[in-house]
Amino acid sequence: MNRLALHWKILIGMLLGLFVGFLMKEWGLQGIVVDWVKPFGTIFINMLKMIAVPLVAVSLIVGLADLKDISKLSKLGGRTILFYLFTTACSVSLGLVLANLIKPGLFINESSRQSLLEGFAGEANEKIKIAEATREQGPLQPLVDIVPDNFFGAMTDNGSLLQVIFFVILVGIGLIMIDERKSKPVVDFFKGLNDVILKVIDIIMLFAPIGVFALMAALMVEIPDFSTLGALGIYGLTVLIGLALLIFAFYPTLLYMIAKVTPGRFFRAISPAQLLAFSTSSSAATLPVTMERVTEHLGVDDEVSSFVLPLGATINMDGTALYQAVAAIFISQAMLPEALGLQTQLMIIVTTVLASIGTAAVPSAGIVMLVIVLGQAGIPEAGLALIFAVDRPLDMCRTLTNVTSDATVSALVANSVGLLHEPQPENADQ
Ligand code: DAS
Repeated sequence: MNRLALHWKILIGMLLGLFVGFLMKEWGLQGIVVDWVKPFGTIFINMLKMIAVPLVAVSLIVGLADLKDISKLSKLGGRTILFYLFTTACSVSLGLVLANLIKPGLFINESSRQSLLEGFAGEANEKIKIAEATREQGPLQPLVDIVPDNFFGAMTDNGSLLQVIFFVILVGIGLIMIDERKSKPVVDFFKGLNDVILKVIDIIMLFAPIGVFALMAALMVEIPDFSTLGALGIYGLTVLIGLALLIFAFYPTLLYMIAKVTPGRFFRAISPAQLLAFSTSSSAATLPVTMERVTEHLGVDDEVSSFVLPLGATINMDGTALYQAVAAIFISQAMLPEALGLQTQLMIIVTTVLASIGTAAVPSAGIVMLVIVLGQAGIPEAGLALIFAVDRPLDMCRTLTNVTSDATVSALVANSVGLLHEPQPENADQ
């Protein structure tokens, strides 16, 4: 069992969890899963979140200090943002094309539509209220929110990864600017701390099979009954087709055409992170593993991964962007008498790219920002209620896609600055 590669152990844990959860639900023993199994999933996610912010802070300081030159930082930052915007815009466009071709909103019958609108009106109003609060803060609030008024406060809240990144970039620039004789002991300390944190991640990952087992068993027990899913089957399928095209066609093509990274090398390297993203529905919780896999197993230099991945976990969400585009068109088809005009749909591309940037790297965050997209496109926000029933499994899939996109861009950026290495042989297949 020990020789088994990490992704197989995680996959076995997931499948066993789904099977046991299904059986316990059949036997009416949901309570046992919720009280005695689900907590181990929560513990696992908390351990990942516990180490995410210290890892981002320390690895970013080490990565920036290694750059030794501020112009390299701006080159790295510029390429990273460009690649992220490009992949997100492509994801939104793919979502719009699929939703207009398949027309999922026309497959929902009136009785299902009514029962969903009534059944999930409460959750929809709750998310709309949160979105209203975001809207009231004004257009530049996301920019203001990047700057922490208290660094230690930012360190303790997973939702403010961008604030940690902002502060640490300033510290890194300070390290680059002072005399190397003075900065060397500081950098050496953080390098040592970084190695310790990576070891802590290895220890946490020993718990991964049990953690994902618990998460999947809890999912099976808590997911709504499949009859509701049936009414939304075409909608869910449209999202899944889009995500699959991104994961198995778009990213591997970009990686091979630009960086000569084969799909086999890519998926062997990042599959443990993908499985964790799927199990936890949280890019932030998965980030420590994404960073370890991309650096140790894909060959991306940590000067690049320490910068590109934390940024990506917060602002690059291709899976969410595609999902928001499909959901917006689906709701417009189900709620409005006629199809949205081309101009409105082009505007959806812009608002969805911005909404996905503003989506926090935590479970179900994408659905809150969807309200912004609906509001901008004149689509009834109450239609949000139509998509709650299938949001949890779709959140798992879009989070997996978000992490895959971050890993892809980190390899493309590393390749563009000559910092994409062949992985160590002993790491290539683990
Ligand atoms: N769950 C979010 C993430 O962690 C994505 C989303 O909610 O759309 O990436």
